[in-house]
Amino acid sequence: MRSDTATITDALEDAILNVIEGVGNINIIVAGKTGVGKSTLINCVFRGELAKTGSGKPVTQQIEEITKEGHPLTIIDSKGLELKDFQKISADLEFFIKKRSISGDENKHIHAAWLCIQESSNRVEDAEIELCNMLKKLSIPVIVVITQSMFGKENDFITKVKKDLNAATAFVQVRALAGEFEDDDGELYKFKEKNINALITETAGLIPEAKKRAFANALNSRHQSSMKIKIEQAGKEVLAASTLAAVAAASPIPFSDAILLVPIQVGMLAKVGVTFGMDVSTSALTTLVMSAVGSGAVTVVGRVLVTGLLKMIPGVGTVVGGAIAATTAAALTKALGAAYIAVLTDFCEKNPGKDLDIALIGAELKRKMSFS
Ligand SMILES: Nc1nc2c(ncn2[C@@H]2O[C@H](COP(=O)(O)OP(=O)(O)OP(=O)(O)O)[C@@H](O)[C@H]2O)c(=O)[nH]1
Ligand SMILES: [Mg+2]
Repeated sequence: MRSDTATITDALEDAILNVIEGVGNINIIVAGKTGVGKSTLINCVFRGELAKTGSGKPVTQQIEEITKEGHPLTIIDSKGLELKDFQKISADLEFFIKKRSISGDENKHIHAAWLCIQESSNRVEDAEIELCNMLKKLSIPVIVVITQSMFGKENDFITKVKKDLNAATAFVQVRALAGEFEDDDGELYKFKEKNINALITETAGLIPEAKKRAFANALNSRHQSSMKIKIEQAGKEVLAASTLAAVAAASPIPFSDAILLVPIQVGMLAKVGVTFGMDVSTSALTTLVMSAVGSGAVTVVGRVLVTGLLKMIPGVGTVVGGAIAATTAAALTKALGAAYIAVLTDFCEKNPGKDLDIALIGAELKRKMSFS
């Protein structure tokens, strides 16, 4: 296997395809009256200006499915709860959810709903109560999001919302847009974004473990809670890969066979990249892997990886007896993963909310691991 370039190339392709398949899809309903701030909220929480740049496929006149290539999140945007025929919207939504939940494909299931109510509306509509109860009946957890919140404190209106919508699992008062307000005396008040971190954390709690990588991917890196979720998830990916590497090297593998570890490490790099928000596509992930470990003949990648990594592990300057033991294989993989997480975290902290620059990140990883 080790001298067969075609086989190794296939193995890398397989590793990347596996990662893409494994990401899956999450689906979140965002419902509310027209103009309450749903699109603004979606663009604030998730990466890639999803509501602005994603393509909307109309399900009905008031329900739209928003998706974006390479983005593992689908938003089911439903507006018009203020309309007279809201019962039709609710019935349409119920039909849509049921159709998806009986589908054998878990990637179609709805994971959560945000019911958005504008704070200044000062009233709870019958449509909102009915929708909340319907979602609960269908086992869709609802987070009531009080939008464009001015004060963020519990007032009479919030108390009423909590009472009327007691079928919801959580309530968060948010402001998705910074802004200013000038009063009659010319006094200027500035408002910052508010409670977006709380909304992200509440929502994360509703996402099944198997879909956490997709959720981490979808989050906008400019929020502290997004970064926490991404870093935690990436740590899990690295741990899983180092366990796999240890298993692969359970009987010590000759140094020249270190290439056996490459698909595991490539898979790990791709998973960590996805977790941090890289597009879920073959081309993006192939670029990621190539820019991280070198674009030359794939056959040398394994050796380059191993030689580079060995330098990083104290006491393992050379491979004892020319073989790699399970503990070394695990340590190598862990060191590579930790370095990649550090590079990605640094990029996100310096460029909050920006698309990941794959080439720059790859170059930085190489520099860090002294591959080049
Ligand atoms: N100041 C402030 N304005 C906001 C906030 N959220 C939304 N807006 C404004 O409210 C208006 C409506 O926001 P959208 O996000 O388009 O509302 P929507 O619910 O998606 O509207 P429809 O798609 O028409 O149902 C826009 O002018 C936003 O800029 C906020 O948190 N603070
Ligand atoms: Mg909208």
